[in-house]
Amino acid sequence: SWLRVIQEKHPEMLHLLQFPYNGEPPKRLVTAKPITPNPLHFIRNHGGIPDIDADAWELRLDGLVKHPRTFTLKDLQNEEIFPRMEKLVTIQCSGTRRIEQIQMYAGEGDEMINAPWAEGAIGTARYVGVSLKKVIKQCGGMAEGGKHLEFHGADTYFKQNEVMNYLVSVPWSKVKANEVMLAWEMNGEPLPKIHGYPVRLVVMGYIGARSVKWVYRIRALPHPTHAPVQSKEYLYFNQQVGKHNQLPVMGIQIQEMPVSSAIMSPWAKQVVVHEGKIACKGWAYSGGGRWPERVELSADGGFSWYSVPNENLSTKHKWAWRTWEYDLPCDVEGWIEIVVRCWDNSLNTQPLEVRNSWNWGLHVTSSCHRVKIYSVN
Ligand code: MTE
Ligand code: MO
Repeated sequence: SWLRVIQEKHPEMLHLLQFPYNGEPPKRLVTAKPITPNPLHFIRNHGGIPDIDADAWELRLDGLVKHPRTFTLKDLQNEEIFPRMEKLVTIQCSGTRRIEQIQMYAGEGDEMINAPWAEGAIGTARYVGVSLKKVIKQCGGMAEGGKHLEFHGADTYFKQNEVMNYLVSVPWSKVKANEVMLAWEMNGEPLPKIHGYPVRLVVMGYIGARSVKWVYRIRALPHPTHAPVQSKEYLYFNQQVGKHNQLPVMGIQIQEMPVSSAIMSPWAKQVVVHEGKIACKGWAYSGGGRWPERVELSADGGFSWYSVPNENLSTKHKWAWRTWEYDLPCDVEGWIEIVVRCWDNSLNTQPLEVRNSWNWGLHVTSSCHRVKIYSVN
């Protein structure tokens, strides 16, 4: 049952929702290691957790591919046909740090059905599998007009009085660039049940929603899928129009996450006793194959900034976050606000305040993370 599956996770996971099961690691464990141990990787589900027999599992490729075909796991693991792909990838939910937008919510509160994620809806793992491009090549390539790949997850959920599978799509250009993987191994272990066993997609540099778990069918289409998760959810609305007046066409489909970062220690309202330097740590990440190039910290609400020395950042990877640690100079006593800001390799940086990125879907809280603490020097 799903209860037993949840027990495979770390006992300190924060359970945001019981069904569908959603959970994130507690603050003190989010950046304990630069690679997230599997039991501590966050979980985002829209429906149940299917129980799939890997030996019976098949992946169907159809729609606008030249020769529709079915593959078993053994087919995909045949290295003579499919070279093994191994990548360190950060999966980040576009709802990460939503709690900060919820605290500024301007509506009545009756729409507050979104999971109140904090800074832990992000995780980094080494995935092993094959490039989806190579699998499509075994189907003779894309047929005339095929421009998007629709991914079907075997889990079901209830929406608009219908039971449906989890369905989203990504453009063929993303697949063609070898940035979409069919993965069966996570940090040296078979993919855990709750993370998509036996095979999931890992779409590098895109929001977690596109990395479909328990995939069993991939269909090539001329357009992005019209399924609700793609066309009605994960939209970035504007700030001006009330929630009830928003139409899906007014939202931008969220794909790559902008540069973002978070302070995992110290945490809000903590009394920190120190001798002129506050030990800080956290993560920084940028979507779309960009990586954190500089992390800055402020002890005065964002008026002055210290750069975290490069050697205090974990190794650079195209598709992964960097964890960081820094002893932040501070000679004041009393309530102070610690702020983090990241610059990625394209020199994108973060908005200063939550209200700068606030939106009606409560997605993409990419503003500078701020933590008020009591400094005792
Ligand atoms: N795949 C299926 N089949 N069903 C889902 O509900 N949720 C998506 C994605 N893939 C989802 C899914 C979302 S929104 C996120 S953020 C990631 O899975 C989370 O992956 P994880 O649970 O392995 O951390
Ligand atoms: Mo997500």
